[in-house]
Amino acid sequence: MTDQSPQPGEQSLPAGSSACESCPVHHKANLLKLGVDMQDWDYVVGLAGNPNVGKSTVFNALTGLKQHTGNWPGKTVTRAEGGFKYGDGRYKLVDLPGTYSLLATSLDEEIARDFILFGQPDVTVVVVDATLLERNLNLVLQVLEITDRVVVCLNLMDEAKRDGIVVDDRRLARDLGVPVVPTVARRHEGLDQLLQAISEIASGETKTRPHRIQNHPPQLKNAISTIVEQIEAIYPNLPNARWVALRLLDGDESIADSLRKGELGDLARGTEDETNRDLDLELEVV
Ligand SMILES: Nc1nc2c(ncn2[C@@H]2O[C@H](COP(=O)(O)OP(=O)(O)OP(=O)(O)O)[C@@H](O)[C@H]2O)c(=O)[nH]1
Ligand SMILES: [Mg+2]
Repeated sequence: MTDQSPQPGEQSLPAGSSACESCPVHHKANLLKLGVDMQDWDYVVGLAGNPNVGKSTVFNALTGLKQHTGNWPGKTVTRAEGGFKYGDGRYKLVDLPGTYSLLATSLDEEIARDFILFGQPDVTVVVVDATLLERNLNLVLQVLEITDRVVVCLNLMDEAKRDGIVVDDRRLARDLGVPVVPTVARRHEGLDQLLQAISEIASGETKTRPHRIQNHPPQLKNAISTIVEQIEAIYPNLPNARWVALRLLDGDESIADSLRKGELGDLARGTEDETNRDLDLELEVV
């Protein structure tokens, strides 16, 4: 560890820093609705990944003993939250449920999706298993469709080496358009570089160029923009309306349901009114 590295769990920090107030993607009210209180923190970092890839190992290494668990609001799914300091920044780290995708076919996927989509974390770290890249990259590509503030933590590099698997992390970073940091989380290897990458994305120092599907056929492009217009007319502040439109076109019942019930609108309104947590919207979705 270098001098800049946090001590495990260090978070005895002066209150009142305003770094997050100038951050364009920081949506405190939305985060509060998702159960994440950002008072006294500059940045929020989500930790995503397939099951059993070392997320909790990374989480524990970065936050030490300063962590607590609770449930996601209104859900029986456990959430671990912790914090660390790096440089001048105070980072809140949220361990998301392990998921193979964000298509919300399970409660875990819905929670991870909503956090990334509506919580708009300053950084989403996607932990991947270097021995099972093909399977793990599915989630990475889905996250990249939603946000460009991503760091890939290429974990289990020791296992890959043992299995004779060589991963060209620089090439992967180039192809994905976001930083890729090789780690052996169990031995705390690569975590300094991971922290550095997280801080550079959080501060905006590193600009990413996320790999996204560009060549949609014209009909699909038209359909997307028509739906985006309609969504934005009803929910002007909804983050990532384009992603929501794509999911609707894909027949995603859970997103359609959220729109009908106004849950998406609830999150959209939060960006206007940071103090009202219990908005009761009566919206007609056409
Ligand atoms: N060899 C090796 N084992 C690791 C590494 N990182 C984590 N592990 C081990 O992998 C297993 C799973 O790690 P966890 O941190 O629990 O994984 P997780 O992603 O939180 O798992 P879920 O919460 O169940 O999705 C544990 O036995 C860890 O000790 C690593 O870099 N190398
Ligand atoms: Mg875990």
